[in-house]
Amino acid sequence: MHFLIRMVCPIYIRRGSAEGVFLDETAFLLPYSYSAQDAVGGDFDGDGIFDFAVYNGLKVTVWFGKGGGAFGGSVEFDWYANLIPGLGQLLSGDYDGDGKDELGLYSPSGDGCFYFRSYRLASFSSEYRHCWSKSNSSKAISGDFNGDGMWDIGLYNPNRLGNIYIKYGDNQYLFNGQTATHYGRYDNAEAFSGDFNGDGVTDFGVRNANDDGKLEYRFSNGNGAFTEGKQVWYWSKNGILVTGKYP
Ligand SMILES: [Ca+2]
Ligand SMILES: [Ca+2]
Ligand SMILES: [Ca+2]
Ligand SMILES: [Ca+2]
Repeated sequence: MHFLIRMVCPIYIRRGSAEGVFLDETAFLLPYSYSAQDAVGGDFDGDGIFDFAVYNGLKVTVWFGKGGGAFGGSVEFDWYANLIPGLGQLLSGDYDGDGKDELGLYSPSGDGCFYFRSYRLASFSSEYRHCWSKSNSSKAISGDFNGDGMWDIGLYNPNRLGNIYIKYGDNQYLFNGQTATHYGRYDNAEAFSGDFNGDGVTDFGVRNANDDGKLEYRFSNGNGAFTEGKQVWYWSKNGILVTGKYP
């Protein structure tokens, strides 16, 4: 099951349980503080230890985890081609199935494309692209929403129809077979995803729907809908929420 992180600086982590309950808040520090607009976790170098990426609207900084909540070296690179600066959303997932997570960046109002970069030869230089939909208020999500072992991408539009659209990945940066499901309109909500009940299928939730820090999430039924096991839990309305499966 996945964990939730509330990041300002320090990072606060809560562990998930199979019942979808999050407990045991712990905090650890990144070496520097950032005015991050978005953040995401993943294992980008494939050593089994979670790493952390922050985005300030122009630049991504990736800190590589050393275990026990400590971070070692970092890689920093500009990432704003085809984006309106400051409006990109970070994602992570293993989109090519090689066991290492890629970094993703979605441009809601630039060109409506998802960009993906793998960590190879000590840099995040080569880029793959998948263009989908241009919409200022869309929130990008990612995970394995149909449980086939391949990473998928999704868009949730909280203040229009309130639908979640998912395209299913093939491990080659192609995403097809779009599904749509109604979740609900939550005008100011931050969207998040993760496998919160540990069944191998990615679930979905919203935070701060009423600007109060409340989290609501629903378990995936594996065909693009999120209808089961609604849970409600309070935290804080501050910080950036990040999910991941971290040792
Ligand atoms: Ca790592
Ligand atoms: Ca990969
Ligand atoms: Ca999938
Ligand atoms: Ca699940």
